[in-house]
Amino acid sequence: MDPTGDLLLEAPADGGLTTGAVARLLGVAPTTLRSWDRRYGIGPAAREDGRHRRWSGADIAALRNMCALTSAGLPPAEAARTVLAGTSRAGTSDAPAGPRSGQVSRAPGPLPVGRARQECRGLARAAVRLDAPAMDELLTAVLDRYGLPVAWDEVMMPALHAVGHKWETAGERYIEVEHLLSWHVSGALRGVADRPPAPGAGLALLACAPGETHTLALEALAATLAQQALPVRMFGAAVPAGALEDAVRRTGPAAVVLWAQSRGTASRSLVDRLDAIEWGVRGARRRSVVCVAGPGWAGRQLPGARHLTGLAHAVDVLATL
Ligand code: B12
Repeated sequence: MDPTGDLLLEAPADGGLTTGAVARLLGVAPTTLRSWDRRYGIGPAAREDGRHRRWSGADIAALRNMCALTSAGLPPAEAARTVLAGTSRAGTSDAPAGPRSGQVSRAPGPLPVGRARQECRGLARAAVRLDAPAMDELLTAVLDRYGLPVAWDEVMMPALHAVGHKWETAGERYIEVEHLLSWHVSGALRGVADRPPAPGAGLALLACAPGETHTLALEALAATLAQQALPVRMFGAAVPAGALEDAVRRTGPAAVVLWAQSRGTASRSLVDRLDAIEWGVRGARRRSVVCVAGPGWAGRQLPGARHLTGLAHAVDVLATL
């Protein structure tokens, strides 16, 4: 493995990566790479048939530098001058060399996504740089290319786990990264086209337990169900118990999914109360199947509830219900 690591894995036999591949690798929008080339000459030495850019290892090392300097807050023009002057070649990792002026705070180091998919590593890099356009471009691309649940399980979730781990281990830094990444993951999931619900399909009511503000996994579930024409009512974060009971009585869902990210919000009594709700005419009373989801319920015995263990598992269970 050479110092830029990824290249050996991805360099096509005929030498040099395409702009798209480099964009995914570095988590930068292809439009950004083209404009850096056009405006500042930060471009590939070679072009296939004189037209298509082909980026060599050295070209990509220069781009990594450009990414590091711009994410430290240096304007692209100044960063390009530095890169072209070759002064920052030493700082080729994601940890930026930082501007001379010192008034801009340094971007934190990379997220530990390990050997996750290339797109996940690109997303993690864009998140650390607070590069919203690159995150949007990447998230839309993986949803188009892989769909759900793969885009959630193999790109969004590992990046979220990595930022959570960093938050926990790096003295509560990365909060800005966590918030921006959450916002763009949420936006991408809400952008997933839904199909008109299949007639007669049972309704799934999704809600976070009272006090619980971690909504992303439920947003991934809502998007996946909607993509499969299964009707959903998503109530979002921290739904008070009374309101949730009213929602169940008013909508009569086939299933209720209650998300708890931590034990503190995993309320057993609420599960029992939801499980006890009946509606419909005498002799034909109906009840919802109560499902619990999220690490908050791990290891809990809840006779009246189904444990959903993952996105694909949840969709399978709800589709049958
Ligand atoms: C994004 C995030 C936030 C965002 C939430 C934004 C939003 N709209 O959801 C914000 C910034 C608001 C936030 C706030 C806080 N957070 Co937070 N957050 C996270 C983060 C990074 C991702 C959460 C997430 O979406 N997880 C869902 C998936 C990605 O992870 P998972 O649940 O582990 O997935 C497993 C299963 O649930 C299942 N699964 C995965 N996807 C799906 C989908 C379905 C449908 C199903 C059924 C199952 C399933 O499979 C996975 C493997 O087992 C986590 C880190 C982490 N490890 O999750 C911290 C984390 C959950 N947060 C944490 C904390 C402490 C907080 C705060 C208290 C911090 C603070 N002091 O303010 C607040 C509290 C908020 C509250 N009261 O609820 C801690 C919780 C620790 C604990 N005791 O449980 C974590 C673990 C960070 C850490 N490493 O310590 N957070």
